[in-house]
This record gives sequence, C-alpha cells and structure tokens, in this order.
Amino acid sequence: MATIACSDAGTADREDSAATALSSQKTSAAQANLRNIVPAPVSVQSRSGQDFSLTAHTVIGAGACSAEVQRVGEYLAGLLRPATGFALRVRPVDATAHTGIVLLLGGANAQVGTEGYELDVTTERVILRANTPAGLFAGAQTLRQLFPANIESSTRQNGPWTVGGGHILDFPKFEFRGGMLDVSRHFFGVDTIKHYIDHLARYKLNHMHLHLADDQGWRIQIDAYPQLTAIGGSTEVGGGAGGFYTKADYTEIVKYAAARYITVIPEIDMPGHVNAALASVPELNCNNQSPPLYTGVDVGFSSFCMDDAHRAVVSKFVDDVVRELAELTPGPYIHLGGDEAHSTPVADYIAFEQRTLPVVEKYGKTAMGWHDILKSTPDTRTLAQYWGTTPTDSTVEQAAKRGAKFLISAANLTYMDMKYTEATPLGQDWAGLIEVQDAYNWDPATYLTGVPSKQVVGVEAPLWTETILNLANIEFMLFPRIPALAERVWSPSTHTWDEFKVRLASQGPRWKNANIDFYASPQVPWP
Ligand code: TNX
Repeated sequence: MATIACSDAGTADREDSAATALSSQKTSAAQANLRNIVPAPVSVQSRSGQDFSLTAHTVIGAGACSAEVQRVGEYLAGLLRPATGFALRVRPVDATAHTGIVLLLGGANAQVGTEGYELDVTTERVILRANTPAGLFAGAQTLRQLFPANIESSTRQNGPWTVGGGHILDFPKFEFRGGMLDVSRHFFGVDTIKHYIDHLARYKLNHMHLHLADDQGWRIQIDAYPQLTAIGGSTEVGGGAGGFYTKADYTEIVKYAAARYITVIPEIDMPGHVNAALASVPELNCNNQSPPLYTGVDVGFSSFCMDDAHRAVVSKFVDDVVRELAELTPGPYIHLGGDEAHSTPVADYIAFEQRTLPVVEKYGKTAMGWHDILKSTPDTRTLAQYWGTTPTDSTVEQAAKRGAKFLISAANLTYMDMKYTEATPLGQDWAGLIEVQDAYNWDPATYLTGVPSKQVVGVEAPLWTETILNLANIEFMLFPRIPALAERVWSPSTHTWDEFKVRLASQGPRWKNANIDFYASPQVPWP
C-alpha cells in the first residue's frame, strides 16, 4: 500500500538521484514520455529498468498533515481515474510503507522555490515533492504527461499505465504566466470558463485575466448599478443574447481557479471601451443620455464623460465598481484597461488615470493596465501590460527607467485571436499572422528594448473574442500556441524550435483523447 508522509519522513527516504546510474540504454515507450514534456522541465534524467506501473491497487498517498495536499492528491486521482478505470484511493497512510504515488510537502530541493517540484520515479513508487501545494500541482501536471496519451480519455482504455523511471527537477522561469479571455465581445458561461482554466492549468499557467467589460457587454454583477448587467449584459457581438456572471458565478470561477493555483484578474476597461456602461448608466454620458447597445466590432469610439460637471459621478461609479470587484477578488490585481481611449482627449485621459489607478490601491489591490496607462506615469507598483507589436516603444523605455514592471502580451506574438495563416477560419490579422513557430521563437527576458529582464514579470496570452463563439473556437485558437507560450514563460530559454516541435507533436494525441479542438499546424510533425 502506498505511503503518506509529511515533510520529515519524505526527506528521510530521499534518494540521491545524482548517484543513480543514468540511462543510456534502450528506452521504453514510457521513457520516451520523459523527453516529451511541455513545458520542458529544468532537468530530466531517465533511469532505465525503473519504470513504474499504475495498477488497480495503486493508492495515492497525500500528506496526512495537509488538507491541501490531500486535495492535490484527489485532483491527480481525478485525472487518472476515467481512462484507467482504477479506484485510485487517496489517503493518508503511515510513513513507513513505500509504494504507489506519494505527494510530499517539504523536502524538495530549495531550487524549486514556491512553484516547482521534484519527481522521482522508480519501479516501486512515484514520489512527488514540493515546498508548496502549488508545486505539487505543477508536478501532477508533469506526471500526467508521463502516462501514455490515452490517459486523457474520459472513458476506460487499455493500459498498461507505465511511467518511465527517472528524476525531474523543475521550476518556472517567470512568476506570471497567464491567459486572458475576452468575455465581453462574446459571453462564455461558467462551464466554458472552467474548461479554459483547465487548459491553462495543463501547461502550468498561473493567472487568468477576464476582460469583463467592453463596448459590447458588461459581464459582472455590480450591486450599486444593477442596470449594468440588466442592460449592458444583454447582448454581444452579432446581437446574441450575451449574459453575465452573478457574484455567485464569479466566486465559483475564482474558487475553481484557486484549486488549480490560478489567480483570477478581473478587468473593467476604461475610460474607453465603455459603451455597455454608457448604455446602462445615463449619467456617465455628457448629455446624460444613454447611447444604444453596440454589437459591432469597432474600437475607440466610446468614453466616459470627462467634463467637470461629470467628474464626481464618474468617480463614484469607478469607486463603487472597483470596491465591489476587490471584494470578489482574493488575488492581488485589479485591471483597469486603459487601451485605445481614442475618444478621450489625452490630457483628460492622463488626469483620469491619475485619479483612478490609486482607487485600486485604496481597496488593497495592485492596479494593472494596458501599457497605454504609462502616459500618466503611474507609480511603479502598477503593472503595465505591453500589447504593442514591436519591441521598441519610447514610453515603455522611459517607464522602465523609472522602475516600472511589465507583463508582455506583444500582439504579434501572444494574441491568441490572431489567425495562424490567412487560410485559418477564425480570428483577425491586424497584428500579423501567428503560426505556432512564431509564438515560440522569442525570449520574453530580452524582448522589450530598454527593459531589464528583472522588470519583466512574465507573459500573458490574450484571446479577444470578436470572432470566437464557443469552446471549440477557443480551443482552436489556443492549441497549439498556448503550450508554445507556456514553454517560453516556464522553461529555460535554451530549448529550440526544432526540438520543441517534436515534443509538441506528442501532445496532439493527448488533445485528441481529451476532445480538445486544435489547429493541426503543418509546422509540427504530428504522429
Ligand atoms: C485590440 S489590444 C484591443 C481589443 C481588441 C483586439 C482585437 C487591446 C488592448 N485592445 O479591444 O479586441 O485588439 O485583436
């Protein structure tokens, strides 16, 4: 039976992996999976003759002293049960027996930090060690990829369920690894969001940004202004029914994400991209009259009223919205948009940002904004999200000299709504075409001119949804580009496209088994 232990017991039976003979001998199919992990781990050593097999009797041992480790154990069991048909009980057991899969909190190499892990696979057992539950969760995602591809099936498949023997030590390169979904242009229900979260989690991304309000829709319940959702949530691009998240829905999303170590970032875009708010709240308009709802795809035509007579009412609106969002947000960030405010005079825009970004701080959160906000020289706590299409931008360089931190979402590299080629059916092309090799072939650490790598927190891949209608569309745009970006933001930068594309190819059968739609790029040697 499997063993459970908390930190000390785990350390006691730690193997000296450096002393273990490393494989050069023939590799089993199971060992091939060790070389196919995406994103690539920091170090992988295989040990031939040490393959582990999951059986109907395998128990997943999770730290008896931590309910959270127990929960990660349950998550892992939940991944492995459908295809294997095994019971895979998760339970706390004593610290002396040593078979099965064992999750240990503590005792991992200090190098793995707060999100990394160590994985040891021998014939007897799989031991996953991390310093935090988040690290164990990341390790569980790796272990998932060590099983044959049909582990991803939702129905019972034939084994054997063998994992290659070896040792993996792994930790991320950047702290912020994210995806954004625009739920304003088209609305997606809670179930679709959960799938999206699962897709991010699979590749060790740890932030999900929801673009909750734009010209076409307001998608989050705000008690102070019920008309925002009643009116502003009632349609979407193309004139469909739209929708919105109640606070209970949103809390369910936040909780689902948290169980996958993903921080949710809510965005209300302002002072432009606000037609849905203007259509719902007449006092935000200079003539105190609401414009009609908007179901097209233009940008840059709307703005909160900036005149003196409306300053108080707009400020109160912003304050109420930020306060209610902060109450719904356990994570550190509230995103206030700020992009493409083409209908707001520049001086008014700067004054607006100078008044508004501090409201986020007032409610105990850190402000984020599209990099346009740098025009207002915000303080260096504010995180700027760079969405330009070239590495050089003078406003960015100046902000970097002041110590600003950046999240990179360069539109020509990371925008998941850009087409792959002119021939692919969904998406736009204003920032360029992004084939999977383009998404892969760059280095976030050195990308932005004049921004030292220590001022780059990471990468986020936004999916704008003017042309995206459902989960299958979302998946087609994410796969295979999201794993490419995930590798750039997690793995050491030494990996090359020629080697990555082979690893990426091995993911294809996993997506097929998991019923994930994807673009079968001709750049990838799919099996
Ligand atoms: C630009 S990039 C936008 C969005 C659009 C997107 C479409 C940015 C911060 N704003 O409003 O949806 O292009 O690709």
